[in-house]
Amino acid sequence: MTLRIYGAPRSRTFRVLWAAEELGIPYENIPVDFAEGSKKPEYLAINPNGRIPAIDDDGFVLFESLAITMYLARKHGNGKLYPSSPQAEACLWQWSLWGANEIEVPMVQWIGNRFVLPPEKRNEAIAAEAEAKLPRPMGVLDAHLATREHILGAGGFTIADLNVASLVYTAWFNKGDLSRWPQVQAWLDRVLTRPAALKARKLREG
Ligand SMILES: N[C@@H](CCC(=O)N[C@@H](CS)C(=O)NCC(=O)O)C(=O)O
Repeated sequence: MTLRIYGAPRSRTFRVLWAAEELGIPYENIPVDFAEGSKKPEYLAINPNGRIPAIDDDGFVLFESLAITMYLARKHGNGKLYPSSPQAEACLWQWSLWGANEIEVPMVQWIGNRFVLPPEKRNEAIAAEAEAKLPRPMGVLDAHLATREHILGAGGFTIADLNVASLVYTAWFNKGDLSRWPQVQAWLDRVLTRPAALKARKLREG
């Protein structure tokens, strides 16, 4: 059965679409929106959290976007995108969990309240507080990328880059000020213009 990717491209589903494009996996994108669609009983049977994305891979159902990208890369990567040594694999987990824990929430709150939400729904206090949380983790990422082109180093682009870049994508796309972190900015310019990223971005950005 073709891989089913549930979710709207303009959401965290983008990460999974990008991974599928990088890996060349045939897929069907089942459009589920993050409001009513994700709360319908038939979707809650797939992801009881009522959030997108989720996948159904020949009967194997999985939610959590970063877990999905790592699963797909490990299954379909054939030595590409997913690291083979336990140490490099652990670094992939480290950076993915780091991204989800250290930058995802402040990034969403900063960009959402500064650029994305309708003006009447934006809260500048939340935007400012969230932005103030970013220099510490973004400084760590910037220093890391100062001595390597990709997050896991010499092995080239991996799913670690995809996971972390997709967390910062919203700031990059909405032209949030990333010039404070020039290595991150240059790395995003590189990875988000890869052919597979462009295909997924076309779905997301229209
Ligand atoms: N940690 C989850 C978060 C998923 C998530 O919050 N998705 C949003 C859309 S980007 C959603 O479904 N929101 C609807 C809701 O929270 O009710 C993941 O990475 O998959």
